[in-house]
Amino acid sequence: MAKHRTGIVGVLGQTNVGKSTFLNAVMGEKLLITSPKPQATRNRIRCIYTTDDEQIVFVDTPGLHRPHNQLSRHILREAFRSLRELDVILYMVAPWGSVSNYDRTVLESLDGEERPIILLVNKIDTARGNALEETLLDYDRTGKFRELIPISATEGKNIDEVLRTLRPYLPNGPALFPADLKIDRPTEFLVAELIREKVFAVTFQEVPYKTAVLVKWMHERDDGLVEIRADIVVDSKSHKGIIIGTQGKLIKRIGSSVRPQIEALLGAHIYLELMVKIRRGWTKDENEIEQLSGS
Ligand SMILES: Nc1nc2c(ncn2[C@@H]2O[C@H](COP(=O)(O)OP(=O)(O)OP(=O)(O)O)[C@@H](O)[C@H]2O)c(=O)[nH]1
Ligand SMILES: [Mg+2]
Repeated sequence: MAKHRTGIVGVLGQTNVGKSTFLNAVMGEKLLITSPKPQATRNRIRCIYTTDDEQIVFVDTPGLHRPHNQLSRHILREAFRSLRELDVILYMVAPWGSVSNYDRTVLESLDGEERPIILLVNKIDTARGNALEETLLDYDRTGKFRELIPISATEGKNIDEVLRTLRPYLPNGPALFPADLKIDRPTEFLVAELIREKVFAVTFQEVPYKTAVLVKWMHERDDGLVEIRADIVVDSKSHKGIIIGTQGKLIKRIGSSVRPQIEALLGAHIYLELMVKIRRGWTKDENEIEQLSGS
């Protein structure tokens, strides 16, 4: 019988390339939030993929970007901090035709890296003309990658190929997590993330980037209904007004659109109470950031 393999595999890459979407495809269910807007992911999150003979601990990371404020510096530190524990790095890009300047800098910082780095070119469904071939060729020329795999996370294309390719790179070893554990975060975190995803979807400009969500409490009533109280934390009065919306319309929309997703996650009916709280300047204060977006 083949030896059991276990490895920690990080997914890194610029913001918005589809890292979280890819991991949801690998896991076969929506565990991570995604967004057409950049910088959706703020934490390192482990998703655990277990079969009879292997366990792959995938680490989703916040997208790499040029930092523009304290929160964004914190998020970037989170991404790079995740590097240490990895056995294999999946570096994700999109078929933009050539190595982006940003990727060139990141890849140079990985000079001398001995761990295998595998390139995933995601969003191949959007590639026009020779863009995919040119992307593969140009990234290959950097000499940093052991393998290059084109994929489409939204269309589920080549996801199996990634899993097959990873296998020989995983060290032998016993499982690190119980077979039925899929994510290393408590339910409260997942609920807060689903709410934050909706805030991301319905707000614009700086609002999504200065909003955090905290689940204050959750408890199951005798009749099985789960009561949840969550705070949407903003950093100014005007943002509070925006999120509540005229006659409370926007916050109602956030609540009604997220409810079915939370119910699916918990397998129970819920009563959701959302409050908007102001913590002025929280995105500029390390302690507040740690509390509201900490790892
Ligand atoms: N067309 C297409 N869109 C995709 C694909 N994969 C992801 N997307 C979209 O790209 C956007 C960003 O996806 P995310 O998974 O949030 O990207 P991310 O890399 O996790 O972003 P950050 O967390 O900000 O770093 C979303 O709108 C996805 O639906 C793909 O294969 N094809
Ligand atoms: Mg993400």
